[in-house]
Amino acid sequence: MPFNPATETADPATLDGLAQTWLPFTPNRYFKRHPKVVVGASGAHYRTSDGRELFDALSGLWCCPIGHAHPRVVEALSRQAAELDYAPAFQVAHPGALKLARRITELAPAGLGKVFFTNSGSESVDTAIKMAIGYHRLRGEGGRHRIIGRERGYHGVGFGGISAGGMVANRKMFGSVMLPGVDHLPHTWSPQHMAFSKGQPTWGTHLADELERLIGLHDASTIAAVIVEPVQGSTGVIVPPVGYLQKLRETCTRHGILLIFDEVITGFGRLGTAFGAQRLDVTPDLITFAKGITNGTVPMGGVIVQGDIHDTFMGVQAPEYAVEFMHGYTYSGHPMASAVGHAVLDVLLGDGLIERARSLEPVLEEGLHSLKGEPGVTDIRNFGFCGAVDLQSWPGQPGRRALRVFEIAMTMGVLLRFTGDTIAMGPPFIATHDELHKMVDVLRSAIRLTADPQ
Ligand code: PXG
Repeated sequence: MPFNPATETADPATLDGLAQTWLPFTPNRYFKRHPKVVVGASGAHYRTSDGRELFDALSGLWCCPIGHAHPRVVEALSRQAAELDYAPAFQVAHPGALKLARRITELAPAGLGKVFFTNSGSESVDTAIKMAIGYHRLRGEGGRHRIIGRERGYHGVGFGGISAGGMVANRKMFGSVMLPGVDHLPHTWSPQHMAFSKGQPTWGTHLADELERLIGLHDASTIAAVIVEPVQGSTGVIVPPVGYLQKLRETCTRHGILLIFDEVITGFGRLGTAFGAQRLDVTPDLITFAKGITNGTVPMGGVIVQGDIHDTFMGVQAPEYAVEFMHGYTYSGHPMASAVGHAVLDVLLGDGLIERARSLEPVLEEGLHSLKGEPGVTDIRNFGFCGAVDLQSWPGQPGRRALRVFEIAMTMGVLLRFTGDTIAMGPPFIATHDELHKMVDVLRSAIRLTADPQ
């Protein structure tokens, strides 16, 4: 297979095992003909196997905000590997995870005082759903089994996550075996009312009233929780209308329904505050997190829980030696992940990187909105240190144009991320103005080069 620099960034010597590998969320047949391989990363850049430097426009997959190969992280990992590589997660604790729970609650909104560790966003979501259902059951409201998610929501790929999620492509194959009783709020994106919005759209607050309609349909006594991403990330950065999340909060409170914020992307600084809850000034009952807590270096996730929910489990009518919540993972609170978590928080907080993300927000906003008017750009959205650009699809080839943009950008030194024909960006918080300008310039060139279907 000849090497084609237009569509590949792989040295054939790095492809041993490609034939045996089944890649996640990837068109495998296309990838095997046009492989892309990274072999190194430091700071805000990846290095490909053929020696290109790529600016990391999505912080890995939203998970590497402090940049790659940070010396504090590298040091923490090697120290922890020598000291305590693994500790049983059940019936035994270790200081790293305990202290990390304390530090995470100090960053969380007041009242969310307990942390349950998992290893991924998907596991965090399934854990939070179980907690919500268990909480109601323990309070004698076992009829509250329904979960309300939202169209275009992404909550990972566990059965809880795809059921509550609203990505049709992720759901349709498993429609017959998803969680029963789940319903969905409408998504809040409306091109005729909010195209090219900067920050939170002013239209769409009323869409939160749809929760009242679903309560009218199902009755509050059957609903355990509402789960939403404060900003819908995976689907292409859909920003909540002003006042929308406040309304959801008020309705949930009025009807005894728990509100779960899935902050797997928005947690740990992406919106310029520790959690999206603080930037948007709405306090949920549970927060799911993953990604940023370990800067993507080692898998880790978790659920931050409001005290009363935790206490309800602890108050069970059972002997003290009985397990209160029959749930957990072999690697919950893994020592390596915990050590990295501390190093990441040291850097994030010690170097003021959350404030830096906030201060870079206008630079990203101005850069992205300068793409308005480029061929086939149909919407641009941004909030916090992230944004997205929608492209007119090539007729009859949905997703093909964005793939081509991604490939062209790779040849020009930028690793973009796309979903459908939307390009999403969430750069590392250490990005410089120059790097952000370059990212926008490369995207502009790629948009122009793909103006006509190929
Ligand atoms: N919840 C949310 C809000 C997420 O964004 C998950 C749960 C699942 O996390 P795990 O760790 O199980 O993958 C996610 C993951 C993208 C992209 O390109 C987004 C995610 C993952 C990969 C790519 O936007 N989000």
